[in-house]
Amino acid sequence: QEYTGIKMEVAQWSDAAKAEIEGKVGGRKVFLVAATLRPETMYGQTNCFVSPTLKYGVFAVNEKEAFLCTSRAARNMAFQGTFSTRGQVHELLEIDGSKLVGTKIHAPLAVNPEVYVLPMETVLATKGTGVVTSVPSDSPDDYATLMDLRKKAEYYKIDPSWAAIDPVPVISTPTYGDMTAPALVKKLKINSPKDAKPLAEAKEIAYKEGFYNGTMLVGEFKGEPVQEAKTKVRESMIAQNLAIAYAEPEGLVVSRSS
Ligand code: ZZB
Repeated sequence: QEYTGIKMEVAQWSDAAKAEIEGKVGGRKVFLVAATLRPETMYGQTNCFVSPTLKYGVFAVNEKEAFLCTSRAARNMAFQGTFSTRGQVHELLEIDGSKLVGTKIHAPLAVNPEVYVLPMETVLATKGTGVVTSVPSDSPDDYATLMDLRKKAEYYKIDPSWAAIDPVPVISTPTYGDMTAPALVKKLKINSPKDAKPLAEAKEIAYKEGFYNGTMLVGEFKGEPVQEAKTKVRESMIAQNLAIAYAEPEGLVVSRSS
């Protein structure tokens, strides 16, 4: 899988994260790196998700920057030449996902450039970087999770203001309008982020509809078909150092034997 790793720079650590990070990053800028297959939706980021039960690491890229992601992702990055010494991972510290919640970060290209880190229980340890940027207008999982967090802020131990940014229209599709994900969540009667089966179906439809029939509503490529804008946004973000290319081997067996 060829992902785009979105660099979300920390603007202000949560109190819990601050205590853990203090003195350990050597003055480096720290970025949460979110793996996405939909760089063209970055205008509509409203928050970022981490797993409250996963462990993350902060890894030195060079003397100036560090990336926060799972150690599995850092190993992949090391072999892709992301860090100063190929094949080598330099971990500065380890931190629980739960402690990152409430951290304020910069979301590149987003209409709302400052967003918060929130918990998502369905983040998989085995995919991407373990950090997921949230685009509730176009991702049914993100929309369902954001609505659940708003309903049960106390249960999730979040400040309601961290989940206050509303979905932003980014892509228009003929069938679902300007907000594909909320329309699909309603149509398939999805009530919770745990409705795994209808959410998988909604995701599949949203991917196809957005890619084949979507038109950009905002940004540098406004008015262009998503099919064309997708690569352009990705390349522009990488050229501006707002993102990195991040690939993931499809399966361990294949990657070992080939
Ligand atoms: C922003 C975004 C905007 C995404 C969208 C999707 C959509 P896939 O297809 O199964 O490979 N993601 C990334 N890593 C994880 C993880 N560890 N656990 C759970 N979800 C993860 O899934 C790739 C997408 O799943 C990524 O692209 C990311 O969310 C999320 F409008 O980033 B995406 C219709 C989907 N729309």
